[in-house]
Amino acid sequence: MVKVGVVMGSNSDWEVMRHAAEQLKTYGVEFECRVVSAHRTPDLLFEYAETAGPRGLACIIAGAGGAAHLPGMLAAKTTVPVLGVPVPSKYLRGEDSLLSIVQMPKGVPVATFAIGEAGAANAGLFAVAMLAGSDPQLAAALNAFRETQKQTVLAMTLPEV
Ligand code: RP5
Repeated sequence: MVKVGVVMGSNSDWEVMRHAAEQLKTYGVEFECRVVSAHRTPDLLFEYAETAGPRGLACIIAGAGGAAHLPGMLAAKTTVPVLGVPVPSKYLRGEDSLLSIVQMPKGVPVATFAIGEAGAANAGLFAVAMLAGSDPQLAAALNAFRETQKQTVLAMTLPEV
């Protein structure tokens, strides 16, 4: 059963958003990827948000660039947690996307991640962490990843001066 929805405003967002999907795939979490545009396909956005809960989605990872109202509008139509990823934009490098997504008025939260690939990957990892709360195997896999990261840093060396 699909557990996580990965949606984005355009297929031009894919190069960033694929990093969320890749994390989910790594951990064996079932997910789906869809293009849903807030301003170009608003009816589809409403349908996606309204059916997310009944379909059993644990969360929705939503990425968009520019005015980036997709995460906020999804959150307006469902209580399924929305993880927002600001996609870098052409002229403002994603600072517009970040401010648009992070500045939700009180009452309708969107968990907002960093601009770009790191944000998308972290949103994927965060979704895994949410599911790991009731899945010991996922929790063990996440802890193993953290341990690997730790060992990588501990093994880092610096050049002689
Ligand atoms: C937003 O406008 C999308 O999320 C995308 O980041 C941006 C540009 O979309 P395209 O013109 O590439 O379709 O809605």
